[in-house]
Amino acid sequence: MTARTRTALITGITGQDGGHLAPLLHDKGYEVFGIIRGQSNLKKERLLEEFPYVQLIEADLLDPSSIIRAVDQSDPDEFYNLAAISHVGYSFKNPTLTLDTTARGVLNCLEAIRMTGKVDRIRFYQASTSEMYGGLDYNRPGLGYDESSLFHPRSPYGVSKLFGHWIAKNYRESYGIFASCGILFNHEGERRGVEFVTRKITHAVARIHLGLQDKVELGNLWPKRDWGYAGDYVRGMWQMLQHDEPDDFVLATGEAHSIEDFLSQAFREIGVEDWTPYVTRSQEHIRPAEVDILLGNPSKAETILGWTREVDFAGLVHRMVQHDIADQRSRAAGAPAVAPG
Ligand code: NAP
Ligand code: G4F
Repeated sequence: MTARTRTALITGITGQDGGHLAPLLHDKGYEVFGIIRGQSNLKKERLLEEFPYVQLIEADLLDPSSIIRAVDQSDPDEFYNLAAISHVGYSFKNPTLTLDTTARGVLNCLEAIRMTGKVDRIRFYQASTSEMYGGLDYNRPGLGYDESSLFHPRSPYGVSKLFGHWIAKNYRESYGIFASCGILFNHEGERRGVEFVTRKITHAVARIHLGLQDKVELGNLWPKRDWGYAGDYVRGMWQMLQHDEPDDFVLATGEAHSIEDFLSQAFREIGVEDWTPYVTRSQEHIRPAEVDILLGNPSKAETILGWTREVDFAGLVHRMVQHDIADQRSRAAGAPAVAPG
């Protein structure tokens, strides 16, 4: 008898992490299903071109019955819930939508597992976040937040994620669902949306280098983030679901850099030492509450899962700027976009 091919269901397949996780699972021999929302999602064609092996299911985290149907149809061994309203600034402007998607959506996934009678079969990954810590009570210089640190979310996004985190733990404790939460610090790369500060900067730096743009408009430059490479982090998600028991793990680099540091490193890639003439500031990008610093301590994931990182801060910035230069050059010449690595 041949072994059953392992099957994975991914929500958020059109997002940054979905774009890294789908090929990782495919390379490991999984049958990959992805949830796509909207009756005419513009990302569908590109997704199928890049990942022809992904089987798409039309569903929406806001519609519980559609998630039940997706679980029933794909019958997954592993269920990665990556979908969310994930932009912190946007969550202040759309708090109810954020709550419905990023909080209630997690409950819809867990209930779908229960209602299809697959509690003993499915391993569930919840995309928790360092935003749950909020940075406000940071008083551990050099140590970083770990799995036992206090939470103090500072945005509708962070509060919604905290609900998702606790409801996943609650379903683990109440119903025995194998639900693991990855508390991931910021992770970036050439698939990152341009609405996030790192990609906004590397995209602008590439265009400034090619003479296609003069300046980039930003908000606060002093906040610090613990930035890693998304490819390393999705490997950690998979490792969490291969562990013997469900648990929560921080994935981070253990290094924090300010947005000014990121700007300096990115402009250095194009030979510019003084970035100040190229940056303007706008209130529009300043949030009602800021998260000053997020620094993580990934010791537990390193020790228990054997998780490692391959890309450091300088390597991350290099990779993003060089990708964006190649991509912008190609587009400017009327050639196709350069595929993300
Ligand atoms: P992302 O690029 O913003 O992707 C979000 C995904 O969610 C997209 O595929 C989006 O679909 C989907 N989505 C939104 N609303 C939905 C709905 N109602 N129904 C179904 N799908 C919906 O996010 P990411 O950076 O890949 O992050 C993946 C997850 O990890 C998110 O939950 C995020 O909050 C969390 N996280 C991210 C980081 C980070 O630094 N990247 C750190 C910690 C945690 P459309 O394409 O159709 O909009
Ligand atoms: O790039 P950001 O929007 O990421 P943020 O807020 O840290 O959230 C990201 O990481 C979280 C993990 O910690 C995820 F859970 C979340 O889903 C998302 O992926 O902003 C980073 C910093 C903030 O301090 C922001 O105020 O950059 C500052 N910033 C300054 N100018 C800007 C801008 N952020 C954006 N998006 N755009 C600006 O123009």
